[in-house]
Amino acid sequence: MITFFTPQHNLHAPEYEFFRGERVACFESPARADFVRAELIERGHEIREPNVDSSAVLRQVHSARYLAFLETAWAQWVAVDAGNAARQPFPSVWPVRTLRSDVEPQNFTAKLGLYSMDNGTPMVAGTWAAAKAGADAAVSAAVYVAGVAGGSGESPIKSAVKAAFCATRPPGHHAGADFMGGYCFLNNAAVAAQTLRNQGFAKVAILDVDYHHGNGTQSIFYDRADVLFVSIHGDPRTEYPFYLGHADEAGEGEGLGFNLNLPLPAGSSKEVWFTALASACEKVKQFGADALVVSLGLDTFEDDPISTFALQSADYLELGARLKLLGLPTVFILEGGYAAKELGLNAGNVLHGFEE
Ligand code: OKP
Ligand code: ZN
Repeated sequence: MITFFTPQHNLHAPEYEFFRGERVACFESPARADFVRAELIERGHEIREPNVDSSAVLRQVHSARYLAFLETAWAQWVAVDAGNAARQPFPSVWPVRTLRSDVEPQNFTAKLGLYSMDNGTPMVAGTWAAAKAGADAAVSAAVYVAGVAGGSGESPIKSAVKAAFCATRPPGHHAGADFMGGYCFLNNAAVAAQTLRNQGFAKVAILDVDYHHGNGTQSIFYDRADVLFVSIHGDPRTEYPFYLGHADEAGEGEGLGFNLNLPLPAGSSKEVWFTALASACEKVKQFGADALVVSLGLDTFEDDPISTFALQSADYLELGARLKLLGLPTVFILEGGYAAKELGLNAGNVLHGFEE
């Protein structure tokens, strides 16, 4: 399978985040994507760099003021104090209920809080460049898949090749239209789905199999009937992102019925997980999707350091095989997965199961 990868991901390499009040090394590290790249090359996959600019699609998915902030955030941070060049910014104040989010403050930390859902998403000088290159990879993968599979508005060129993998980091599924969070800045899966819509696929399904609920992706498409969002994840009553991902979130307005959450108790077995996957695939079929985006988090792995599901490396072959049965043009987008050394094996197994 063609893999889209950008070396620019290395530009996003924050040193630390906070865990139980202590500074700890970032779980979301450059090594993750490098392990995936190395394994896929070893297995003979073709690696390509992004060849399409995501700027126009980003404006369809994210708000103008959020994009303007993100692009200039580092320069603003250093303008506060030249010494900040050696420091990571973290928000410490947020416009929660009763506070206004419509007026952008001038204070940098206040702006950072306005555009953040947590203080667990450290930023560095190269964050925008890395995140933008990742979004370019997501658009490139979707354009590639549309080209080989044929959107309903295009002349379809039938081909055996109708899938691509996007080995991007930082991940994207927690990023909403106007906020970052959960190590995510730009929502790569939303960008891929919107690109497939732009390419003529009338109905696009997003299946999010990351351990954590894809709150950003859900919220971006919550009132739309043209993009279905389905997610299997740790129950938000105990698991991050805590404030979204419950089973009763079904969509709103025209989007009612086009959102399905399948929260599972922390510690769920692989049998429980694959039963949920069958329900998720059934929903995608009922929807009548023309194309599929998979938010491929691999933090469902038994040895993941921040998650509690129990999938083993061989189970990812089964995941790939189940997704193949949907028979859809498919864009895989890497999300989480923090057992970095096993990330290549696990991602490679999904692709192998899909291609068999
Ligand atoms: C991102 B993705 C641990 C804090 C947890 C949130 C987890 C974000 C997961 N120190 N931070 O969905 O894999
Ligand atoms: Zn995750």
